[in-house]
Amino acid sequence: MMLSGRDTICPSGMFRCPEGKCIPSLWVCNYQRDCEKGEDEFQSCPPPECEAGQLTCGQYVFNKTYCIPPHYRCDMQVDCVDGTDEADCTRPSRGLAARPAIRAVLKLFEALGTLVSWGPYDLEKTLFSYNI
Ligand SMILES: [Ca+2]
Ligand SMILES: [Ca+2]
Repeated sequence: MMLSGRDTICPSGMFRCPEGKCIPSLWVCNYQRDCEKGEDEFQSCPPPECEAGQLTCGQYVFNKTYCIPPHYRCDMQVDCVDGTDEADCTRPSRGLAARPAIRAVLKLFEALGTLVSWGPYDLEKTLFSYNI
């Protein structure tokens, strides 16, 4: 059964949700919402571990994107709650070049331009370096 009421006192080892529910302290910051509004996950929780190869956002907020694949970085779409995936990008963030489709085409032209000046042997390397 669920303990309820604002005057509930939780036994030691338990966390008291604002609505009065007691949950085991282990459930605090376990990346699952246990309190009604998820307050147990808003206790300055450490960010989760991201899978290898993934990037991390600057700020962790429960239920918001924190681990992102590398191609989310500088793709002109804000994925991180704090926008760090779009911070410090060298590309202009306004105008035509900001549209992902246009950017992809520009990248291709860049790659082709490099190909012409460098010769075909670097094609694979070039494409790889442009992350196409
Ligand atoms: Ca929890
Ligand atoms: Ca992004």
